[in-house]
Amino acid sequence: MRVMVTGGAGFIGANFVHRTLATRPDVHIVVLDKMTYAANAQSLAPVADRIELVEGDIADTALVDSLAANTDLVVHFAAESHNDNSLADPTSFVHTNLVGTFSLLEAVRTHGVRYHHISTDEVYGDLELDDPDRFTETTAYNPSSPYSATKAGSDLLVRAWVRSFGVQATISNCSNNYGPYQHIEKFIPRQITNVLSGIRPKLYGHGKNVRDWIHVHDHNDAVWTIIDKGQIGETYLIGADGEADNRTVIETILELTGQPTDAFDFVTDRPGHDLRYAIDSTRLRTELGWQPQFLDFRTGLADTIDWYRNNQNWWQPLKAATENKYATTEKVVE
Ligand code: NAD
Ligand code: TDX
Repeated sequence: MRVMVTGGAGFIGANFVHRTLATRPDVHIVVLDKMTYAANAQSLAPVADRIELVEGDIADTALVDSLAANTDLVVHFAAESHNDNSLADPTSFVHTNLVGTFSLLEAVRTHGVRYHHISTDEVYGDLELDDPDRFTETTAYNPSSPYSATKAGSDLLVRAWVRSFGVQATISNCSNNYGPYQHIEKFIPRQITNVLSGIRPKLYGHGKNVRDWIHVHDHNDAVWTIIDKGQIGETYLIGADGEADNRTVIETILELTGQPTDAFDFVTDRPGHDLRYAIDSTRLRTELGWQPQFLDFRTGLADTIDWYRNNQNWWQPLKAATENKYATTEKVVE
């Protein structure tokens, strides 16, 4: 089976490549990645001789068409993925998340290729802290940021290509991932690498915002479950009942690294900051039989801290530039 993994040099895509090579000997992987700032060639270095890495843009229709001609399955992870960047300049988000997805859909339509679309729970907007309901497959789309709006638009393109052109596609919308190989601009690795660098962690706003954390391996196992058993044209939500507020996450990282739990800064809030995400993944569990394996968030965080401690060469070269970028907009408020 020939599988094209877009965005395979990014966080979730690289973990998907490693996990697939470890568990599926029948799969040949072609990674298509533009190698933006978010990619890290080192993430794929250990498997470089077992995959093909094509450096290119998913919006390059000729390239994508030629690759799709020789592919059985496309798993589409590539995206501009960081909300804060989408607030600073949405241009690349429209290009990659919308135009890029359009280009892939046209290629899989032309060549009759199975397609799985990776998306996010952010397409549903946010919830109140005390809302008893969680997101389900029937929750109305209500995205807040340029990032989530372009992801929502890409999901709708997929649905239209299924219905109008019979494209063989499935969609998954997952909650916040954590684990190895995550870019240090994102919340958890930023705080871990702050502590490891002697910088105080940075908490946006009041810090009561809730994210529904899932280990990246659980996400990727769910993606294979949907590819293997999902119904064409359907959407599946992926989540592991991992709700935690941001302040608690920072305090836990500080505790696990032997620091005082109040050794963090409150900083200016993200404009339009979504308050809470929470996923009800009943459909995936009951219809397709998936279950998360990494259920203890504290243990998962401790393992992730160890990974960043043991892989400083992977993130050190990015640290100064990442923090300098935040420093242009972020102010300590308390
Ligand atoms: P990431 O930013 O770590 O990686 C994205 C990858 O896509 C990078 O390697 C980058 O070089 C590549 N890329 C960007 N633009 C491209 C283009 N035009 N052509 C080809 N490649 C391009 O992102 P991630 O966190 O691994 O997210 C992967 C996918 O999962 C995204 O679709 C994202 O929306 C979705 N998702 C992420 C999370 C999360 O918590 N990180 C949660 C739910 C869904
Ligand atoms: O330094 C920080 N301090 C802070 O308090 C950063 C970087 C973030 N935060 C907050 C903002 C959010 O409430 O932490 C939470 C998580 O922030 P991010 O890591 O930027 O993730 P989020 O905005 O929730 O989006 C993530 O999950 C859904 C991914 O980046 C998306 O790609 C995915 O779709």
